[in-house]
Amino acid sequence: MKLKKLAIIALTSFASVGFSTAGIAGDGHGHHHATKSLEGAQAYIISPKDGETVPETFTVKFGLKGMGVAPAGVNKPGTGHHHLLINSKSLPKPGVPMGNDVKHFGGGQTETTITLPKGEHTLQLVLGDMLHIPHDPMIVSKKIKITVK
Ligand SMILES: [Cu+2]
Repeated sequence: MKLKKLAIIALTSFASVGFSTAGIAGDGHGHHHATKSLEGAQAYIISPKDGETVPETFTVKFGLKGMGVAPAGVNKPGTGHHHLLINSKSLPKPGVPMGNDVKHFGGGQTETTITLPKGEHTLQLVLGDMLHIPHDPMIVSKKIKITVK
């Protein structure tokens, strides 16, 4: 069962490599091209839970289904690294590397410990490719609300 699933992911990855190579070849303007995400891939925050009350310093655990985590700069199809959006009102721009307004986990980390002031905050994950560009379609978690007490 598990092997079969891996084989499907591998096949899908090869398909998307072919696609993105064609895309780059067709562009003579030096634009970035978002890496294709894999169909059905999902990012989610494992903890804290939506609506949870947490202390000022707490751990955020990142979840990812249907794609893999790889450090920034590593060209491996079907992978990306996590970015954490804290109290962000909008999503990153498609096709553009994410900046310092989001926290990058380019080492391939799947959790972090952060400190936030007391009050209500939102957290959201966005996956980015080796160049910190959101995938196409963008892999975004549900935005959760937490209360820091
Ligand atoms: Cu990044």
